[in-house]
Amino acid sequence: MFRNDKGITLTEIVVVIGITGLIIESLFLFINQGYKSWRTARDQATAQENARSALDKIVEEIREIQPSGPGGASIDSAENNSFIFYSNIDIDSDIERVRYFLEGTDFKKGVIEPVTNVNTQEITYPTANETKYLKAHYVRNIDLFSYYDKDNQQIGNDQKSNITEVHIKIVVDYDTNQPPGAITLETDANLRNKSLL
Ligand SMILES: [Ca+2]
Repeated sequence: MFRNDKGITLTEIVVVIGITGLIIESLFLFINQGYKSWRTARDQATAQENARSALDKIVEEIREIQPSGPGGASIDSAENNSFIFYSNIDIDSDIERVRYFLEGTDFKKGVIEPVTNVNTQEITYPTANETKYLKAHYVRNIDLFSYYDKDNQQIGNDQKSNITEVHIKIVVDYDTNQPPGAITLETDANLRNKSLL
């Protein structure tokens, strides 16, 4: 049988290499699993943070809901998975049409600036002009919005002009098959202009 100077057999060398390989592989798997868990936790935290800041912004915008113009509506549509309203959401004095909605598991915001007809002074919000923004990823629920009147009764789209408060709930889960579990974020937003009536 082949022997080297120190008297180790080829079989022994092969076994040592094999064992070393197994150890390295296990170590790699262990580190890789740790990295995956860390990455999932990080992405879950980011998703949660994005959803939280989206909620904070919505509350501000809902507070400032107002008619799009003289005799105009304040709320266009009040569905479970979308909410369309008018509010001055930026620094200019124009009132924007704001739409929050779900697209798959993405929570998005659409904004339309008003267009004034120079001849008739009529204000319109052409849907083709809508600018969309992604506000939160990995949203797992579809019952995001619920609506209440001044008596705290839950109402629907058919009574949208009576809405004085909106409850918003966002369930975020980066990976539904892996821990950490889903996080539910909830908040209430009051229509300030309606509460004053
Ligand atoms: Ca504005």
